[in-house]
Amino acid sequence: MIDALLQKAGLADIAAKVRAGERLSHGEGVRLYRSPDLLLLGYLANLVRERKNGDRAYFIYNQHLNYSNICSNLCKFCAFGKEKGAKLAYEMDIDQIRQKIRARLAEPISEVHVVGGIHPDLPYSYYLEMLRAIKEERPEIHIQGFTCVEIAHLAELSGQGVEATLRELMAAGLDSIPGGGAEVFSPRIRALTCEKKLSGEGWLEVARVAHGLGLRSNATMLYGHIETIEERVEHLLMLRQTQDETGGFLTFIPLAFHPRNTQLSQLSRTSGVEDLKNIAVARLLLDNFDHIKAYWVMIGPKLAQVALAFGADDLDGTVKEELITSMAGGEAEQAMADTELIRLIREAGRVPVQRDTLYRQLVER
Ligand code: V47
Repeated sequence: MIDALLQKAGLADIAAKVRAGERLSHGEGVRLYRSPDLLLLGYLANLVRERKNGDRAYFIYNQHLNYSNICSNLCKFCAFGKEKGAKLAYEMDIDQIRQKIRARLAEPISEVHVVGGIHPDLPYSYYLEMLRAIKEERPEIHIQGFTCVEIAHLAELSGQGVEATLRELMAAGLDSIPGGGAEVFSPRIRALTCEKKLSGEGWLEVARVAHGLGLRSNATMLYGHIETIEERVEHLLMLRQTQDETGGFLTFIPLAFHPRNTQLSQLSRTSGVEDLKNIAVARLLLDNFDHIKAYWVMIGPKLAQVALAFGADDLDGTVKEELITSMAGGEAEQAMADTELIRLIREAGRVPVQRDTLYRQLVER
Protein backbone atom coordinates (compact mmCIF):
# COMPACT_ATOMS: atom_id res chain seq x y z
CA MET A 1 0.00 0.00 0.00
CA ILE A 2 2.64 2.49 1.08
CA ASP A 3 4.79 1.45 -1.89
CA ALA A 4 1.94 2.22 -4.27
CA LEU A 5 1.55 5.65 -2.70
CA LEU A 6 5.29 6.32 -2.92
CA GLN A 7 5.21 5.24 -6.57
CA LYS A 8 2.26 7.50 -7.30
CA ALA A 9 4.00 10.43 -5.60
CA GLY A 10 7.18 9.87 -7.62
CA LEU A 11 9.15 9.14 -4.46
CA ALA A 12 9.78 5.39 -4.92
CA ASP A 13 13.46 5.82 -5.88
CA ILE A 14 14.12 8.07 -2.88
CA ALA A 15 12.26 5.66 -0.60
CA ALA A 16 14.46 2.80 -1.85
CA LYS A 17 17.57 4.80 -0.96
CA VAL A 18 16.23 5.77 2.46
CA ARG A 19 15.36 2.15 3.22
CA ALA A 20 18.84 1.05 2.15
CA GLY A 21 20.44 3.76 4.29
CA GLU A 22 21.93 5.48 1.23
CA ARG A 23 22.77 9.15 1.12
CA LEU A 24 20.42 11.51 -0.75
CA SER A 25 21.65 14.04 -3.31
CA HIS A 26 21.00 17.74 -3.78
CA GLY A 27 18.43 17.02 -6.49
CA GLU A 28 16.63 14.54 -4.27
CA GLY A 29 16.55 17.06 -1.44
CA VAL A 30 14.92 19.59 -3.77
CA ARG A 31 12.37 16.99 -4.89
CA LEU A 32 11.49 16.22 -1.27
CA TYR A 33 10.93 19.90 -0.54
CA ARG A 34 8.76 20.25 -3.65
CA SER A 35 6.66 17.20 -2.86
CA PRO A 36 3.15 18.01 -1.61
CA ASP A 37 2.92 14.56 0.01
CA LEU A 38 3.62 15.58 3.57
CA LEU A 39 2.58 12.26 5.09
CA LEU A 40 4.93 10.33 2.81
CA LEU A 41 7.79 12.66 3.73
CA GLY A 42 6.89 12.04 7.36
CA TYR A 43 6.82 8.29 6.81
CA LEU A 44 10.29 8.34 5.25
CA ALA A 45 11.75 10.69 7.87
CA ASN A 46 10.28 8.54 10.61
CA LEU A 47 12.11 5.48 9.26
CA VAL A 48 15.40 7.30 9.79
CA ARG A 49 14.28 8.76 13.11
CA GLU A 50 13.38 5.35 14.51
CA ARG A 51 16.51 3.74 13.07
CA LYS A 52 18.63 6.28 14.94
CA ASN A 53 16.62 6.94 18.07
CA GLY A 54 13.95 4.27 18.36
CA ASP A 55 10.96 5.57 20.27
CA ARG A 56 12.99 7.91 22.43
CA ALA A 57 12.12 11.60 22.51
CA TYR A 58 14.56 13.79 24.34
CA PHE A 59 14.14 16.93 26.39
CA ILE A 60 16.40 18.89 28.69
CA TYR A 61 15.91 20.92 31.83
CA ASN A 62 17.54 24.15 30.68
CA GLN A 63 17.63 27.89 31.14
CA HIS A 64 18.21 30.58 28.52
CA LEU A 65 20.33 33.61 29.28
CA ASN A 66 20.29 36.38 26.66
CA TYR A 67 22.90 38.60 28.31
CA SER A 68 22.49 41.55 25.90
CA ASN A 69 20.55 42.39 22.77
CA ILE A 70 22.86 45.22 21.73
CA CYS A 71 24.17 44.27 18.33
CA SER A 72 26.17 45.88 15.56
CA ASN A 73 24.97 43.43 12.89
CA LEU A 74 21.26 44.33 12.93
CA CYS A 75 20.19 41.52 10.61
CA LYS A 76 16.95 42.14 8.73
CA PHE A 77 15.27 38.99 10.07
CA CYS A 78 16.01 39.74 13.73
CA ALA A 79 13.78 41.61 16.17
CA PHE A 80 16.02 40.92 19.14
CA GLY A 81 19.13 42.91 18.17
CA LYS A 82 19.07 46.65 18.98
CA GLU A 83 21.44 49.51 18.42
CA LYS A 84 23.26 50.77 21.49
CA GLY A 85 21.14 53.53 23.05
CA ALA A 86 17.88 52.27 21.51
CA LYS A 87 14.82 52.20 23.76
CA LEU A 88 14.68 48.43 24.10
CA ALA A 89 18.44 47.87 24.25
CA TYR A 90 19.77 46.16 27.38
CA GLU A 91 22.85 44.50 28.75
CA MET A 92 23.31 42.55 31.97
CA ASP A 93 26.28 43.15 34.18
CA ILE A 94 28.02 40.18 35.79
CA ASP A 95 26.03 40.61 39.00
CA GLN A 96 22.75 40.46 37.13
CA ILE A 97 23.94 37.30 35.39
CA ARG A 98 24.81 35.79 38.76
CA GLN A 99 21.30 36.70 39.97
CA LYS A 100 19.67 34.95 36.98
CA ILE A 101 21.57 31.75 37.76
CA ARG A 102 21.09 32.01 41.53
CA ALA A 103 17.35 32.59 41.18
CA ARG A 104 16.87 29.07 39.80
CA LEU A 105 19.25 27.02 41.92
CA ALA A 106 16.32 25.06 43.36
CA GLU A 107 15.42 23.70 39.92
CA PRO A 108 17.18 20.68 38.40
CA ILE A 109 18.66 22.69 35.52
CA SER A 110 21.53 20.94 33.74
CA GLU A 111 22.27 23.46 30.97
CA VAL A 112 22.34 27.21 30.51
CA HIS A 113 22.04 28.43 26.92
CA VAL A 114 23.89 31.74 26.64
CA VAL A 115 23.42 33.95 23.56
CA GLY A 116 23.65 37.68 22.92
CA GLY A 117 24.21 40.17 20.13
CA ILE A 118 27.50 41.31 18.64
CA HIS A 119 28.09 44.05 21.20
CA PRO A 120 30.19 46.97 19.93
CA ASP A 121 32.14 47.63 23.11
CA LEU A 122 31.86 45.01 25.84
CA PRO A 123 35.45 43.88 26.47
CA TYR A 124 36.71 40.32 26.00
CA SER A 125 37.18 40.04 29.78
CA TYR A 126 33.39 40.43 30.27
CA TYR A 127 32.75 37.14 28.45
CA LEU A 128 35.39 35.24 30.42
CA GLU A 129 34.05 36.71 33.66
CA MET A 130 30.51 35.75 32.69
CA LEU A 131 31.51 32.11 32.20
CA ARG A 132 33.46 32.02 35.47
CA ALA A 133 30.60 33.68 37.37
CA ILE A 134 28.05 31.17 36.07
CA LYS A 135 30.28 28.27 37.10
CA GLU A 136 30.89 29.84 40.51
CA GLU A 137 27.16 30.08 41.11
CA ARG A 138 26.39 26.63 39.73
CA PRO A 139 29.57 24.58 39.24
CA GLU A 140 27.92 21.48 37.76
CA ILE A 141 25.95 23.33 35.07
CA HIS A 142 26.82 22.81 31.40
CA ILE A 143 27.32 26.14 29.63
CA GLN A 144 26.21 26.00 26.02
CA GLY A 145 27.24 29.46 25.01
CA PHE A 146 28.07 31.89 22.23
CA THR A 147 27.15 31.11 18.63
CA CYS A 148 29.94 30.69 16.08
CA VAL A 149 29.26 34.34 15.15
CA GLU A 150 29.90 35.49 18.72
CA ILE A 151 33.00 33.26 18.95
CA ALA A 152 34.45 34.89 15.79
CA HIS A 153 33.75 38.29 17.36
CA LEU A 154 35.43 37.27 20.63
CA ALA A 155 38.44 36.02 18.67
CA GLU A 156 38.73 39.48 17.12
CA LEU A 157 38.47 41.09 20.54
CA SER A 158 41.08 38.80 22.05
CA GLY A 159 43.36 39.22 19.04
CA GLN A 160 44.47 35.61 19.43
CA GLY A 161 42.58 33.79 16.71
CA VAL A 162 39.68 31.36 17.07
CA GLU A 163 41.53 28.36 18.46
CA ALA A 164 43.35 30.15 21.30
CA THR A 165 40.19 32.08 22.13
CA LEU A 166 38.14 28.90 22.34
CA ARG A 167 40.77 27.33 24.59
CA GLU A 168 40.52 30.31 26.91
CA LEU A 169 36.71 30.27 26.89
CA MET A 170 36.77 26.53 27.64
CA ALA A 171 39.16 27.08 30.55
CA ALA A 172 36.72 29.70 31.87
CA GLY A 173 33.78 27.28 31.70
CA LEU A 174 32.43 27.01 28.15
CA ASP A 175 31.24 23.44 27.52
CA SER A 176 29.59 23.54 24.07
CA ILE A 177 28.33 25.92 21.40
CA PRO A 178 24.69 26.50 20.40
CA GLY A 179 23.61 26.38 16.77
CA GLY A 180 22.61 30.00 16.15
CA GLY A 181 23.99 32.41 13.59
CA ALA A 182 24.04 29.87 10.75
CA GLU A 183 20.92 31.43 9.14
CA VAL A 184 21.27 30.35 5.48
CA PHE A 185 24.87 29.95 4.35
CA SER A 186 24.18 31.23 0.81
CA PRO A 187 26.20 34.43 0.14
CA ARG A 188 23.14 35.79 -1.71
CA ILE A 189 20.93 35.45 1.36
CA ARG A 190 23.60 36.82 3.66
CA ALA A 191 24.12 39.85 1.40
CA LEU A 192 20.38 40.55 1.38
CA THR A 193 19.56 39.89 5.03
CA CYS A 194 22.67 40.03 7.21
CA GLU A 195 25.52 41.58 5.26
CA LYS A 196 27.57 42.45 8.36
CA LYS A 197 27.40 38.96 9.78
CA LEU A 198 30.18 36.37 9.68
CA SER A 199 30.01 34.49 6.35
CA GLY A 200 28.64 30.96 6.06
CA GLU A 201 32.17 29.65 5.43
CA GLY A 202 33.36 31.59 8.48
CA TRP A 203 30.60 30.04 10.61
CA LEU A 204 31.55 26.53 9.46
CA GLU A 205 35.24 27.22 10.08
CA VAL A 206 34.58 28.22 13.72
CA ALA A 207 32.57 24.99 14.14
CA ARG A 208 35.46 22.97 12.64
CA VAL A 209 38.00 24.53 14.99
CA ALA A 210 35.70 23.96 17.98
CA HIS A 211 35.16 20.32 17.03
CA GLY A 212 38.92 19.91 16.66
CA LEU A 213 39.24 20.94 20.32
CA GLY A 214 36.59 18.45 21.36
CA LEU A 215 33.97 21.15 21.82
CA ARG A 216 30.63 19.93 20.46
CA SER A 217 28.20 22.31 18.78
CA ASN A 218 24.71 22.51 17.30
CA ALA A 219 23.61 23.71 13.88
CA THR A 220 20.54 25.64 12.76
CA MET A 221 18.92 26.95 9.59
CA LEU A 222 16.59 29.95 9.61
CA TYR A 223 13.93 29.14 6.99
CA GLY A 224 10.77 30.79 5.72
CA HIS A 225 12.00 34.23 4.65
CA ILE A 226 13.52 34.92 1.23
CA GLU A 227 15.63 31.82 0.74
CA THR A 228 14.96 29.36 -2.09
CA ILE A 229 14.51 25.63 -1.66
CA GLU A 230 17.83 25.11 -3.48
CA GLU A 231 19.55 27.36 -0.95
CA ARG A 232 18.06 25.38 1.93
CA VAL A 233 19.32 22.13 0.45
CA GLU A 234 22.80 23.62 -0.13
CA HIS A 235 22.85 24.76 3.50
CA LEU A 236 21.97 21.28 4.73
CA LEU A 237 24.56 19.64 2.50
CA MET A 238 27.27 22.02 3.71
CA LEU A 239 26.44 20.96 7.26
CA ARG A 240 26.49 17.30 6.21
CA GLN A 241 29.90 17.77 4.58
CA THR A 242 31.31 19.44 7.70
CA GLN A 243 29.85 16.71 9.88
CA ASP A 244 31.60 14.12 7.68
CA GLU A 245 34.86 15.93 8.40
CA THR A 246 34.48 16.45 12.17
CA GLY A 247 31.57 14.47 13.63
CA GLY A 248 31.24 17.32 16.13
CA PHE A 249 27.65 18.45 15.60
CA LEU A 250 25.21 17.21 18.21
CA THR A 251 21.89 18.20 16.72
CA PHE A 252 20.24 20.18 13.94
CA ILE A 253 17.47 22.67 14.65
CA PRO A 254 15.39 24.19 11.82
CA LEU A 255 14.29 27.65 12.98
CA ALA A 256 10.98 28.99 11.65
CA PHE A 257 11.18 32.67 10.71
CA HIS A 258 9.01 35.02 12.81
CA PRO A 259 8.53 38.29 10.91
CA ARG A 260 6.95 40.61 13.48
CA ASN A 261 9.07 43.65 14.48
CA THR A 262 11.74 42.74 11.93
CA GLN A 263 12.78 44.53 8.73
CA LEU A 264 11.06 41.68 6.85
CA SER A 265 7.73 42.16 8.60
CA GLN A 266 5.88 42.17 5.26
CA LEU A 267 6.49 38.41 5.01
CA SER A 268 4.07 35.81 6.38
CA ARG A 269 4.79 33.41 9.18
CA THR A 270 5.67 29.88 8.15
CA SER A 271 2.83 27.37 7.90
CA GLY A 272 2.54 24.08 9.76
CA VAL A 273 3.21 22.17 6.56
CA GLU A 274 6.42 24.15 5.95
CA ASP A 275 7.55 23.56 9.52
CA LEU A 276 6.99 19.80 9.35
CA LYS A 277 8.56 19.59 5.90
CA ASN A 278 11.73 21.28 7.12
CA ILE A 279 12.00 18.81 9.97
CA ALA A 280 11.37 15.82 7.69
CA VAL A 281 13.73 16.90 4.88
CA ALA A 282 16.48 17.74 7.37
CA ARG A 283 16.08 14.27 8.93
CA LEU A 284 16.37 12.69 5.49
CA LEU A 285 19.35 14.72 4.21
CA LEU A 286 21.41 14.91 7.41
CA ASP A 287 22.18 11.20 7.58
CA ASN A 288 25.23 11.84 9.79
CA PHE A 289 23.40 13.88 12.45
CA ASP A 290 22.11 11.84 15.38
CA HIS A 291 19.41 14.29 16.41
CA ILE A 292 16.86 16.70 14.94
CA LYS A 293 15.28 19.15 17.33
CA ALA A 294 11.74 20.54 17.09
CA TYR A 295 12.17 23.81 18.97
CA TRP A 296 8.74 24.27 20.54
CA VAL A 297 9.37 27.94 21.32
CA MET A 298 9.39 28.72 17.59
CA ILE A 299 6.85 26.28 16.16
CA GLY A 300 4.59 26.00 19.21
CA PRO A 301 4.26 22.99 21.53
CA LYS A 302 1.43 21.38 19.55
CA LEU A 303 3.31 21.24 16.26
CA ALA A 304 6.55 20.27 18.01
CA GLN A 305 4.65 17.31 19.43
CA VAL A 306 3.45 16.29 15.95
CA ALA A 307 7.01 16.75 14.65
CA LEU A 308 7.99 13.73 16.77
CA ALA A 309 6.32 11.67 14.00
CA PHE A 310 8.05 13.62 11.20
CA GLY A 311 11.71 13.07 12.00
CA ALA A 312 12.28 15.01 15.21
CA ASP A 313 13.51 13.19 18.32
CA ASP A 314 14.08 16.18 20.63
CA LEU A 315 11.81 18.97 21.92
CA ASP A 316 14.59 21.13 23.44
CA GLY A 317 13.58 21.94 26.99
CA THR A 318 12.05 24.01 29.70
CA VAL A 319 13.80 27.14 28.28
CA LYS A 320 12.31 30.17 30.12
CA GLU A 321 13.05 33.77 29.17
CA GLU A 322 14.08 33.33 25.56
CA LEU A 323 13.72 36.71 23.91
CA ILE A 324 14.79 36.09 20.31
CA THR A 325 11.47 34.51 19.36
CA SER A 326 9.17 36.48 21.63
CA MET A 327 10.47 39.85 20.37
CA ALA A 328 9.69 38.68 16.82
CA GLY A 329 6.07 37.86 17.65
CA GLY A 330 6.44 34.26 18.84
CA GLU A 331 3.26 33.36 20.68
CA ALA A 332 4.39 30.29 22.58
CA GLU A 333 4.99 30.74 26.30
CA GLN A 334 8.63 31.26 27.15
CA ALA A 335 8.75 28.40 29.62
CA MET A 336 7.32 24.90 29.81
CA ALA A 337 7.24 22.59 32.81
CA ASP A 338 9.12 19.31 32.44
CA THR A 339 5.88 17.52 33.32
CA GLU A 340 4.19 19.15 30.31
CA LEU A 341 7.04 18.13 27.99
CA ILE A 342 6.70 14.58 29.27
CA ARG A 343 2.95 14.61 28.68
CA LEU A 344 3.40 15.85 25.10
CA ILE A 345 5.97 13.13 24.41
CA ARG A 346 3.89 10.32 25.95
CA GLU A 347 0.77 11.37 24.06
CA ALA A 348 2.80 11.23 20.84
CA GLY A 349 3.53 7.57 21.60
CA ARG A 350 7.18 8.16 22.39
CA VAL A 351 9.30 7.47 25.44
CA PRO A 352 10.44 10.64 27.26
CA VAL A 353 14.14 10.80 28.04
CA GLN A 354 15.46 13.68 30.12
CA ARG A 355 18.93 14.22 28.71
CA ASP A 356 22.01 16.29 29.38
CA THR A 357 23.48 18.47 26.64
CA LEU A 358 25.45 15.53 25.21
CA TYR A 359 22.30 13.35 25.00
CA ARG A 360 23.18 11.17 27.96
CA GLN A 361 20.08 10.04 29.81
CA LEU A 362 19.81 11.79 33.17
CA VAL A 363 16.58 10.54 34.66
CA GLU A 364 14.18 7.75 33.79
CA ARG A 365 10.78 9.48 33.39
O1 V47 B 1 20.83 32.82 15.23
C1 V47 B 1 16.72 35.45 14.77
C2 V47 B 1 17.31 33.00 14.81
C3 V47 B 1 18.79 32.16 16.31
C4 V47 B 1 14.63 35.30 14.29
O2 V47 B 1 21.50 25.30 19.59
C5 V47 B 1 15.13 34.03 14.42
O3 V47 B 1 20.02 24.13 20.63
C6 V47 B 1 13.07 33.15 13.95
O4 V47 B 1 19.97 29.49 17.39
N1 V47 B 1 12.54 34.38 13.77
C7 V47 B 1 19.08 32.03 17.78
N2 V47 B 1 14.36 32.95 14.25
C8 V47 B 1 18.35 30.86 18.40
C9 V47 B 1 19.07 29.57 18.17
C10 V47 B 1 18.72 28.37 18.96
C11 V47 B 1 17.48 28.27 19.55
C12 V47 B 1 17.20 27.11 20.28
C13 V47 B 1 18.10 26.11 20.43
C14 V47 B 1 19.34 26.24 19.84
C15 V47 B 1 20.36 25.16 20.01
C16 V47 B 1 19.66 27.35 19.07
O5 V47 B 1 17.45 32.57 16.13
C17 V47 B 1 19.54 33.20 15.53
C18 V47 B 1 18.70 33.30 14.28
O6 V47 B 1 19.02 32.30 13.37
N3 V47 B 1 16.41 34.15 14.70
N4 V47 B 1 15.62 36.19 14.51
C19 V47 B 1 13.27 35.48 13.96
N5 V47 B 1 12.76 36.68 13.77
